[in-house]
Parts: sequence; structure tokens; C-alpha cells
Amino acid sequence: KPNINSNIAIIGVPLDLGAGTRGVNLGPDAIRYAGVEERLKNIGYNVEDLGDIPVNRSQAFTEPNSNLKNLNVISEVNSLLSEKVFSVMSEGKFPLVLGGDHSIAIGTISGVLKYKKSLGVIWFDAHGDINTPETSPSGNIHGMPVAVLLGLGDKSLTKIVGENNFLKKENIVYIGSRDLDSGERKAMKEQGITVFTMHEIDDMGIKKVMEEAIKIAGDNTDGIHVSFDMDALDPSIAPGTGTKVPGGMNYREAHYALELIAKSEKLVSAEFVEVNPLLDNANMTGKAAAVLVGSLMGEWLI
Ligand code: 4U7
Ligand code: MN
Ligand code: MN
Ligand code: MN
Repeated sequence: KPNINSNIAIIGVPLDLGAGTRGVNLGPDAIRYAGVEERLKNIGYNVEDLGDIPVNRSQAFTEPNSNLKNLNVISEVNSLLSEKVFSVMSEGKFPLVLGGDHSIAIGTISGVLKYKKSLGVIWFDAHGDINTPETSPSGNIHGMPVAVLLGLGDKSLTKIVGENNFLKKENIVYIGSRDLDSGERKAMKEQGITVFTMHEIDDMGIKKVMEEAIKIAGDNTDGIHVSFDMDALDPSIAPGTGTKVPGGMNYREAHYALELIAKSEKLVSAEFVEVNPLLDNANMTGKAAAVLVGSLMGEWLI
């Protein structure tokens, strides 16, 4: 077992209000039923499941003419998640957050940032998730968390991160991108963010991509957070997700990528998001998430 914090706290976030398709709120239980806790215990971790962050979905509300759907509940859930992640880390535990739609990265990563000021983030995703209300074609907040973490977008979301705690653009790196909106490409260029699209994975191979990504996120930072959107994977191995894009990472690329992060021994926190069992085939995507958690935590490093 690699040198990663031995005490893991699992936090479920059954939120789907940030997505355009319903059902990703069932993701945390899908990953639990796939045996994630048992798998981690078998590797040698102490694991406790803290249950779910409460989501008052019936209270969800969108201001007229706003391009931020369900903003009230999404900001409430992310504030609670941020505090929970911070308290877990303060107790010396490793937060493993199970989503839920990707808007929950606002809560997870802001919580980690309160504890690790200079955090590196590796963002596995088909998408950029760096839209603002001005650029978003959908108004779905799961397409905006990176912007919020960098301090861009609506105040009621950026305030969860806090004026002095924003993620530094030089410390985030994308892997698996293949569906970027034009406003997102512009934002990525302007900020000078490193993006390893599927083209770079084809071109350089996953090993070289990961070596560079781990340098960017891990050198001169206080540790690495992994934000893993299941749609980074090819839809043939992860059909249970709401915004599928063909041509994603294959099974071995994804596992090997996460194993290399485990080997770096710089991992401090992680989240697996966008598992939607309503779109799935016999919980294939929930199972893929549970097995990938194993790789990230060093299951095959002996
Ligand atoms: B996910 C999209 F327009 N970019 O903003 C948007 F293509 O967390 C998709 O990566 C966002 O799954 C996908 O709505 C968010 C769209
Ligand atoms: Mn995403
Ligand atoms: Mn995505
Ligand atoms: Mn998605």
C-alpha cells in the first residue's frame, strides 16, 4: 500500500440538480453497492462511511432569467460539503467524496483548499467544466465548477471557496477532454491552463501524459486532489453517465493513470462523480468507479 493517509472517510453527495439529466443523485449508493468500502479495507485502509450530505431537492429554485439552474440548493449543499471535507481533513482523514453531479467539486475542493492552501488538481473529464453563467450554453452548474474554484462566476458560489482561497490556475491540469465549448476554450487559453485532450493521450501515451500532469499538480504544491468525472471514460465501459462523449479513455489507460497518481504518494483527496444508475447497465459505471478508487489508492502496487 502506497504512502497515502491510512484513514479514509467516505462522504456521499446525492445531488443531481447541477445536471440536465435526472438520476445522478443515486450515484453514491451505486458506488457503495459496488463494494467500494470493502475494496479499500482489503487494501489495508481504515474506512468509515459518513453517509450523505442532505439535499433539499424540493426547495430547488431558479431565479427568472438566471443561467444558474437550482442555484439555491446547489450552493447550500456545497457549503455543507465544504465544511464536512474541511473537518474530515482536520481530523487527519482522507476525504473520498462520491457524487452526485460535478458541481459538488466546488464543495469538495474548497474544503480541501481550506486545509491545503496550495493544492494541485487533476481533472479527468470529457468536458472543461469551466463555463460561467455568461458562457454556459445550458445553465447547468455541473459545467461550471472549475470557473468557480478559480474565482469566476456568481458570488453565491465563489464565496463558498472564499476570496483568499481560490485554486491557482497553474496548479490544475485536465485529462481526457474532448467536448469543450467555445467559451471554455477561450477561458483555458486566457488562463494558460494545461489540457491533455484525448489527442495528447493518443499522441504521447498515457504514461507520459501522467508524468507531466503529476509534475504540474504535484511539484511545489501541498498535494494532489483527483476529480474524476466518469464521462472521461469511453461510454462503452461507462454507459451510466448523463453527458456521454465517444472516444474516451479505455479501461487500462484509466487504471494505469490512477495507479501512477497512487505511486506519486502525493494524493490528499479525491472525488468520483457523474454516476447515473438510471442510464446504466447492471451498475457497470458504479462498479467501474469502485474499481478505479482501488487503483487510485494503490490496489495493484505491490
Ligand atoms: B460535466 C456543457 F454545453 N459544457 O456546460 C455545459 F456541453 O460535469 C456540458 O462534465 C457540461 O458532466 C458537462 O452544459 C458537465 C455542454
Ligand atoms: Mn465534469
Ligand atoms: Mn463531463
Ligand atoms: Mn457528465
